[in-house]
Amino acid sequence: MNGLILDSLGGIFTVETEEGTVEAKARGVFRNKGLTPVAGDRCVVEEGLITELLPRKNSLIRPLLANLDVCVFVVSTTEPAPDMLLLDKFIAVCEYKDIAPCIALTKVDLKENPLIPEVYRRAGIPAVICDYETGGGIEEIKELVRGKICAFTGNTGAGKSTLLNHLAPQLSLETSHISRKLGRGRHTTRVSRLYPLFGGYVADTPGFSTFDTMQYAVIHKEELAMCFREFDQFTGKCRFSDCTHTKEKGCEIIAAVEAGEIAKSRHDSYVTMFEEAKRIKDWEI
Ligand SMILES: Nc1nc2c(ncn2[C@@H]2O[C@H](COP(=O)(O)OP(=O)(O)OP(=O)(O)O)[C@@H](O)[C@H]2O)c(=O)[nH]1
Ligand SMILES: [Mg+2]
Ligand SMILES: [Zn+2]
Repeated sequence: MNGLILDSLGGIFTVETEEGTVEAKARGVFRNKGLTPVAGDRCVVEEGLITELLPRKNSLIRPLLANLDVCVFVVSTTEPAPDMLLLDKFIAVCEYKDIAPCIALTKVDLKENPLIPEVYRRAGIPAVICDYETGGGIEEIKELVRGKICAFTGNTGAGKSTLLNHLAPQLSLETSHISRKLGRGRHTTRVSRLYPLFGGYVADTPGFSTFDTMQYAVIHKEELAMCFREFDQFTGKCRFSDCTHTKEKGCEIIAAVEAGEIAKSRHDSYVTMFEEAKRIKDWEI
């Protein structure tokens, strides 16, 4: 039987098959090949055993998921405060892996943040303001995830599980009840799990903590500019053909930043990531 892995817990996988949801273990042979089945993997199950993993379209390490079409990055306006570098790093990883990035802005009842939707919509990335007092944003998020395999990711405490509960109250996901001191967030959601919804699947995932170091994917400096979609129309036009778009004269991307066509915060993130990518040694990859 073919199946889709919905979650894994202690070596037991929940697999959705045409005959319903079954529990299965993975064959030891995967471990020998360095392969671990993860939620989102398509597989073959035979009598409680996953015997084959089908090729992946893509996969992420944080959150640990495979075959994603869409990733909604949940960003709260406060507690935790938005981290645009983290957001841009994550968006770049999505672009690199051919996952459509989107942003859901939460806690707008506590604090406003018009800058984030403005910056990302200008870059061509959907940014939805979720306001549970008015119900605003919920229908837009549903449209973005319909028929897709979609992960909700972001900082711990940003409100991923809360948003999913508003999209689909029947999920009744656990959310944190106690207000937590900034930066001391404990994860409420502990495993990534796919839920069949809206003709596709949505995944609730454990959040990033503020102490996490961002090493989720290696993007070479040469490939970084193409992970910033709004740079596309300007690349190839710079004065120097080997322009890194970080500080060169005659750089069309820097000119676009100065002209207000590319957000400065996006270019700042690019420069930071470029400097980090320069330090990656070939043997680390
Ligand atoms: N006022 C307000 N509170 C919110 C909003 N969204 C989430 N919260 C609260 O923020 C806290 C954290 O929400 P969760 O949904 O548990 O956050 P999470 O992103 O799932 O966190 P982890 O599972 O730890 O990664 C809870 O107390 C929520 O009630 C919002 O839009 N407005
Ligand atoms: Mg959660
Ligand atoms: Zn340039």
